[in-house]
Amino acid sequence: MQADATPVHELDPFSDETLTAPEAVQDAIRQTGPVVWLSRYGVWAMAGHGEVHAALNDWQTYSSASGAGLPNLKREKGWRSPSIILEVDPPDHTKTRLVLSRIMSPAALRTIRDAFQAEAEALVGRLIDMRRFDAATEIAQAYPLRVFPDALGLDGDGRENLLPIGDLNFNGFGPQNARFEASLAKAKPLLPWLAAKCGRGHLRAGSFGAQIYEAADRGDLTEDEAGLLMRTFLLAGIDTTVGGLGNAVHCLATHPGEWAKLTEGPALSRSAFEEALRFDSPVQIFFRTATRDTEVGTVLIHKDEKVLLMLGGANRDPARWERPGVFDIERKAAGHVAFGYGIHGCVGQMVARLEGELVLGEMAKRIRTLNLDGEPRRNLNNTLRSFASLPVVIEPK
Ligand code: 4IA
Repeated sequence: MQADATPVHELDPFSDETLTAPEAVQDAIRQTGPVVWLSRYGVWAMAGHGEVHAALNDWQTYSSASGAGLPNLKREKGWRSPSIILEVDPPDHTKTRLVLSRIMSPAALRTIRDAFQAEAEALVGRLIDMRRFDAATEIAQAYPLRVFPDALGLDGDGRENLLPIGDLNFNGFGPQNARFEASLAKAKPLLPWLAAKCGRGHLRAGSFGAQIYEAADRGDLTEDEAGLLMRTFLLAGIDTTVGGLGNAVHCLATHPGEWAKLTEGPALSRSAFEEALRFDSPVQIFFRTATRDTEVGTVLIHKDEKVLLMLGGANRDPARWERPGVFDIERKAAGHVAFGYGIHGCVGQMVARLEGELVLGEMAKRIRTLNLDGEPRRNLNNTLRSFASLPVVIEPK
């Protein structure tokens, strides 16, 4: 299939070893060439910032309509019906994207800020009472599970179900390996609960969820489409921020100099969160599918072949970043692709940034020391990087 000169790797981006420490595989792929054939999976991979950015910016060539994961959704059925915003190209994408981007507008952000701030204050108050705690559960999971379903307008019941469902969702963008099967077995009994939460139900007036159904009432969406966009909110808006917050707290707990800078200037919290997204990106990879034969450097990617875009790898490309392996909260991290880029760039990124800014900012105001209190344990997932356990000990100011 490929010419002899094609760079080929047998590397496994989905092994326990790679998921625990992805940098070696990212570096190997980036150093081999702009695009490398991964023989285990029969896909191309890119890990350079220039290449990943260019692919994300060219939906005509790098399509999402065959799925944003490894399975080709035009040939095989996934564990869920395709997303009507993530796994489509224009013109289908345009309509659903417009509905969500209107709901997630800057004006909407102002309406949620006070509630998100109050929850961040309450959260840090609880942390100070505890002193020793698991930051994976008590910060990274607790905060998004509280604020985001609230913003969506859901009641409190069963929110913890969103974590195993999210684990399945992000495993589902990778190979159907044992990790995927295990998360499917865990989450399958919870899927009827998810479907119920996506319905019109009793969504709080003015909430993001209520606004989706208002779009349906106006005729901008069908009732089914409204339910599917609720699902997008629930699948895309929780685990990602759980990963982002946990990874950021881990960065700060293991870089005392950076933590000190933050406690001296809590206004750096937004920049610290941005740098953590670059340094340890929650969504590590995504796929696109070539719509035509296309040349990248000396390599010919054929129509219908899948291309693995290593977002985490692009965010540590030494050609784009000075000392990419250094966590520096004052660096200009803008330009990272942790939220993707282009027409599919994360529609909720301003909500995610708000969560990071408020939680880290409130921690920086009231906590003096933040240190690990035991070995952190990653939650290994095919595409999402987060912690299962992150024991820390703090001293208040
Ligand atoms: C969807 C990539 C991730 C944040 C994501 C997950 C699910 C969906 C969209 C994005 O179901 O639409």
